[in-house]
Amino acid sequence: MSDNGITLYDLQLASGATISPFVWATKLALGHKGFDPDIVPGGFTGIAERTGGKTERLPAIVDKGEWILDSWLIAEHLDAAYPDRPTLIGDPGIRPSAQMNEAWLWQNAVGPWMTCYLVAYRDRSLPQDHDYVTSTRERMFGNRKLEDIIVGREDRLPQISANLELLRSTLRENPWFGGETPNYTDHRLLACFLWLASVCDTPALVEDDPLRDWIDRGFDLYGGLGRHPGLSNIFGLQIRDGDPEPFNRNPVANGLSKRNTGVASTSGETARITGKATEQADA
Ligand SMILES: N[C@@H](CCC(=O)N[C@@H](CS)C(=O)NCC(=O)O)C(=O)O
Repeated sequence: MSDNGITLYDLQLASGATISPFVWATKLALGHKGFDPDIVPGGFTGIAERTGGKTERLPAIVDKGEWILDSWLIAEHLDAAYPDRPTLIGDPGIRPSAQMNEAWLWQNAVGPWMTCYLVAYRDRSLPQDHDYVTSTRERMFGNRKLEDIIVGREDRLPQISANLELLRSTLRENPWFGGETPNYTDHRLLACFLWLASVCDTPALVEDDPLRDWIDRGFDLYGGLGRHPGLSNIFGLQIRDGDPEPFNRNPVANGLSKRNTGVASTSGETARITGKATEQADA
């Protein structure tokens, strides 16, 4: 038993790696707060039995006898109960913007990646979960067979990578979404990449993707939570002739991403939009 009395109900694959992005976010949140929870292992089936009927979804934690059943409620509970430990959310404006960013990431990448990795998602699950994962996920995806859903994934993966430019442009200007240090926004978004690593049986991103720096630093957090041996390398996607560029190799600073600190900071953009010079870069 850990010394802090928090128990986390995990949602695992046969390898013991966590699969759920919601549970990953909670693991990162607990790590950020300095907690090393006792883990109750298990997969998709039997959640209600494991938790004494408390929930059919995970994560759930028990903190000093109190059950908290939802990843956001857990983060809010941890900040409220342990204000002296590093803050997860802090300013109330962080929650809605993190939720919007996460919804954007699900729409543009997690959902599309699901259609590429559903077979591995099922095959990597615990043996007793295979039938349940197959039937529920086939129903979620319009009653199509998992094997049919993933067909053509090599054509879709480069475009999904290209969809992530918004993350890349933000990370060019900031080491973390939390600024100088990670916060719960980083945890929510990193959790999606940890989910990806738990199911990707072929890489989703190219080796030199600029996202790699943030992802590597994120996977190393809190004693290397994201380095579980059951996770796959998400980097190594091969780009074929005719595929879209997997990321923008020539990003141009503009008024959205660049702070105006005077003429020197905008002269390159001015030269571009007026056509007066082509070589000058913004300072
Ligand atoms: N709002 C909940 C969502 C939790 C949730 O949907 N968890 C999924 C795992 S990704 C689950 O428990 N699924 C069980 C199942 O598919 O039967 C949270 O943020 O914790």
